[in-house]
Amino acid sequence: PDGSQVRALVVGTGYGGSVAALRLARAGVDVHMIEMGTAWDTAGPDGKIFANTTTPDYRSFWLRTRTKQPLSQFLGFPLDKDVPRYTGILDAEDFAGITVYQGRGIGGGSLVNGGMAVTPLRERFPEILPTVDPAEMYATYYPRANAGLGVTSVDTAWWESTDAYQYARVGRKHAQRSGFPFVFVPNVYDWDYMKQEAAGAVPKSALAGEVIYGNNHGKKSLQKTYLAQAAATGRVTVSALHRVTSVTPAAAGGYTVAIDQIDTTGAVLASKTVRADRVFFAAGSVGTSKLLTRLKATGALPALNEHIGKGWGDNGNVMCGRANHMWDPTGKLQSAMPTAGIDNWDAGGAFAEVAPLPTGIETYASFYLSITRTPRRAEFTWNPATGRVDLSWDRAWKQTSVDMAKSIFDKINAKEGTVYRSDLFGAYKIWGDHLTYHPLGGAVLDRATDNHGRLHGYRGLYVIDGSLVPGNTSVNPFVTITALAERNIERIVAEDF
Ligand code: FAE
Repeated sequence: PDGSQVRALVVGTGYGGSVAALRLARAGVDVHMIEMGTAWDTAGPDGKIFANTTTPDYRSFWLRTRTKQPLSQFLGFPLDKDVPRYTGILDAEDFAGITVYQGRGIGGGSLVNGGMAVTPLRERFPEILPTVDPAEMYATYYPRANAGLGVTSVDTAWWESTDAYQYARVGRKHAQRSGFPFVFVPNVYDWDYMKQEAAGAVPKSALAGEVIYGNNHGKKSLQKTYLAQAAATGRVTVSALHRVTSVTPAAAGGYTVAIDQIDTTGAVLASKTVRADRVFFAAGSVGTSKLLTRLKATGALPALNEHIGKGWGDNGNVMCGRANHMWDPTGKLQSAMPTAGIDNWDAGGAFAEVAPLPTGIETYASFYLSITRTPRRAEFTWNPATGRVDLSWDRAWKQTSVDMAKSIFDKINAKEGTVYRSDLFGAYKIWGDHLTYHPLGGAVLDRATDNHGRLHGYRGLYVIDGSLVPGNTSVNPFVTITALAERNIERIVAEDF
């Protein structure tokens, strides 16, 4: 409520925020979490909480009147359509050179992501977070994160036999025929549930294509893991449809936090202020970077240092599809949860997720999201003329990532005698090079903050989300974000509370 006082306030309910809330609460600290998205706890008119991937509706996009689907076309048909403006689950946030997809609501990105829970290879870790000791990460914090998230591996015997992973087996065959290492990756999906979906015993979720607009069953989003445990402490409260707009030192000590309560059209219902002893920024790479950049530039937090807004990367994301021969169908039933990747990181700078294309029809297409070792980093800056935060990403920078992805797919196409699909991202457009699913950086560890996420310039302000990671994780990022948050909060609880 307006005027209240809290010990620890957490901005955002994604991975970093959920870890912070649980560990603070377990240490006896009362925590208030603020989330600008909705709670996703009530069914819509169709009896379901989340909309299906193939039929987006008002629930699917964050404050847009037209969908902006990652794949904008299929077989020459534009896929986007008008929808009522609503605080939906997937934000396609446009900057000049890139569209950044993010989850909105209690659970953040865990609501919309593919659940791929990948721990990077240890030898690659020094490149990912150069100031963090790999020994403690691999002995303690990665295992703690994997346990907390409920990460498990698919039963490979079942995987070999189910129709739902035919697309992945085709992906494996083509990778291996071209000499690339094919690796299984763990996931947070409940595999027993998926087996029952395949058997027709329970309502379908992953096998009904549910993923980017939410999973009605089966996926262990943060609501079912960290946030459920946090709630069980009795010390954590969460306010959905509340957006933090400012944080500034309070005369009486601590911080004054300004918060707008919004309705499901995004309109402001009330403006509130609370006083917090400590504030944890966990609004995601883009959310935290935008807030800090603006608060530094506009005088609310002038002592933040020169690294605020810098070191932002797209994890080198680029998408593409390949058109297979008729003898390599990928299946009309495709599990929306990816289980595997092609690892050409050392030789070609690319790790490609063998991704589903759950259209419900046979497409003969193989689809991939590549993570690449691009050196490109952008910066957030405050634009006083527009009153917005800009991002200096240049679309042309994606060429490096495309070249790295080609290190895999040009070779596979040559070997198989196949071609790229050119109907998925626009007419005659092969590469999905306009977007990222993996924003990282903007308040980089040991630069904008100390080596445990304490913001330089202010006591009691912390960053604890993907903005700490300087732009690339070599694989999908949420396990690394979670493990780093586990590492940092342990130190912060021990020393600062
Ligand atoms: P995040 O989860 O984004 O949470 C931030 C939260 O803060 C959100 O709920 C926001 O609504 C909220 N927020 C923002 N600003 C404010 C404000 N001013 N006031 C109040 N609340 C605010 O941050 N990663 C993987 O590892 N594996 C995958 O398979 C995978 N698939 C993905 C698929 C899609 C379609 C997308 C979009 C992402 C995917 N990711 C995947 C990325 C992953 O979800 C992402 O790295 C994490 O969610 C980032 O975690 P953070 O804690 O940094």
